[in-house]
Amino acid sequence: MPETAAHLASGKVRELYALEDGRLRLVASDRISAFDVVLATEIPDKGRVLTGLSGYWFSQTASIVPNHLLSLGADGRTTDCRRLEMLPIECVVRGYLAGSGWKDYRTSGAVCGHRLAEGLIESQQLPEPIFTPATKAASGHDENIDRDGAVALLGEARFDEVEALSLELYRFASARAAAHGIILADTKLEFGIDAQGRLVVADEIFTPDSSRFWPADEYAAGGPQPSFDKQFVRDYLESVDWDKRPPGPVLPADVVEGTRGRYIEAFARLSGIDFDAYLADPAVVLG
Ligand code: Q0Z
Repeated sequence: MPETAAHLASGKVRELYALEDGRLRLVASDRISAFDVVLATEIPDKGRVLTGLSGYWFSQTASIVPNHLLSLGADGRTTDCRRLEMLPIECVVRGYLAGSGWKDYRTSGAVCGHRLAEGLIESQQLPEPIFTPATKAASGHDENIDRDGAVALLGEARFDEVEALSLELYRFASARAAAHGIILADTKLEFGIDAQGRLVVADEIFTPDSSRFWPADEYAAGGPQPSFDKQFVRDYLESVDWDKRPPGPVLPADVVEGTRGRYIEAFARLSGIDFDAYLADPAVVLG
């Protein structure tokens, strides 16, 4: 008898269900968003790639911090996990100056209270990674906050703990990615507290939907970088007459196939695991 899964929440590209016994089920679809809009066309296997990558990284980082993962489904897109009390902040780590980090630096010379040297350029590597938390905005976009803002939400001891763990996780994954030609420019981590009061890393980890992946061989600071996974989609969307309001345009087959190939390539390069071996047995990523 398959157990009942009650639908709890929809993300842009994932669904969340409640299971029995304090467990949750995350299901990653093949939907893709670009310019904040979910597109009309899916990328086959994208949800499996992201689920497999998260499973791989949870397994690889389990000695740094416990994680929420219980099991991966045979479909390759389902993660059963422990239900936690989620912390009310996004734990962002930036090794490079991009996105809202670059925007805030241009405006103020600082990112989340980290005052940076003058004269930095877009996409430049920072002298060391910085922890740049954000609030979880219910509607739309997260707001960057400084240490005091995060301490007000978490308390000082918990803040210090998630900052140190986030930086350690980022250093681990960015070194691994760099060794395989992928720059992990920044990443968003989510933590929760389990029934015993322990800090646990949750949600998704070091996927291209939670991080900026850049191809290292095309890296050139001084402007925006191509996205490892979504660049064909962005280039196509910029080439057609679309006002970036929903619904997004249908994608041509060559853009879909090229993008699928990039996701599968990222999976194989980062994990060292053949994607077909993952499809045959998703637990292969758990070592
Ligand atoms: C994750 C989200 C998704 C919509 C809540 N282990 C956990 N314990 C408690 N809550 C969560 C988790 Cl992962 C949790 N989200 C994000 C995911 C669809 C929203 F698939 N929200």
